[in-house]
Amino acid sequence: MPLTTLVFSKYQSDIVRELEEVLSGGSPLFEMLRYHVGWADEEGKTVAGGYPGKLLRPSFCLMCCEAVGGDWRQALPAAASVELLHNFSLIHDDVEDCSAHRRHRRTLWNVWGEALAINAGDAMHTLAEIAMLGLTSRNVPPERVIEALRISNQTCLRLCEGQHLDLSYEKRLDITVEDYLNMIRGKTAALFECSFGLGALLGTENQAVIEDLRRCGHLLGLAFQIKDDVLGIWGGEAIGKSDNDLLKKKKTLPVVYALEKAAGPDRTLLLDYYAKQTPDDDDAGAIRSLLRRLDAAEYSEKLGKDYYARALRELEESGVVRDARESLAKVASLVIERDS
Ligand code: GRG
Repeated sequence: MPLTTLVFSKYQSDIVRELEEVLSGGSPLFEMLRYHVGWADEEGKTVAGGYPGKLLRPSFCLMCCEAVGGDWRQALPAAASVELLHNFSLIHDDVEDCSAHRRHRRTLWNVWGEALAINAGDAMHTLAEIAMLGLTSRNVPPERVIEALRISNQTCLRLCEGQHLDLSYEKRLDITVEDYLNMIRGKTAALFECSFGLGALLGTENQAVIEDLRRCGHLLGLAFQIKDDVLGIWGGEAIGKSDNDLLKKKKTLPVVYALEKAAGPDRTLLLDYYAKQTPDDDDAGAIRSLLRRLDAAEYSEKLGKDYYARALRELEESGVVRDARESLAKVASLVIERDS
């Protein structure tokens, strides 16, 4: 097992136990929620096997708590809350993007329809708030619990702002790399920043260190989304989604870069593609080849690595002790070295 997986696996069974408790309700709504996290089938019957998501955000949350000298078990409710928030955003995102598959399974709306999926997403959001309140029974002082709730709610707002931009970019062809970065700061980096910041908040009162880790999480979140964009076009089956970002006409980084760079017939090809109501696999194949020719994958990989390097520099210069910095840095590499 790779070292990074070993470091993370230290936390994962406790995170899953915490999530199981929050998602243990007996109603049909909870069956849908357990379906989303891979613990029930479409009939609500229990499914054996592990949690299907990577649990990156809650694991980083606990790691950061430990890195600043805290007791990571005390932060488990916050870690679960962050993962539930993430799942809530995935459920709504799948409805908004009409994505038919996620984590190698049919999405909630694809099984139960949009109305019930939106309702299930709302329940997941409420459970994220309830999970966070669990900090009170782990002896976290009330003012810190309130601060944690404030941070997670502000993060929700930033996610909505990022998602708003993402959706509004779909019909536009004038999106720049700067516009794109502004969108992913909200859509993705905000939740990474929140995970790092909450972990640190629950482990120390040193505001400077908390801010250091928040910045590190934010930069890592940018690197994560950029890698996700590359996988969304070239990742194939491993990513567990049937419909790739090109067919969905998403303005992911390789496409935004190509739109900025392409000229002449290349530009015409791109504009024709994005003018089509429903491009097919052959159309998408031609765009994938064009993106390759324009070095859009290399450009994106490089930008992702630059943000990753900036995240590591932030960590290196932070007030976190050396051993913890080294462990965090090793695990952070998962963000750009992954293939799903
Ligand atoms: C108010 C929380 C909230 C959300 C509403 C729908 C929405 C606004 C935002 C969508 C944000 C979104 C889905 C961003 C994409 C981030 C991303 C790349 C998710 C995939 O993360 P992984 O790979 O997923 O960590 P796993 O499956 O491993 O958990």
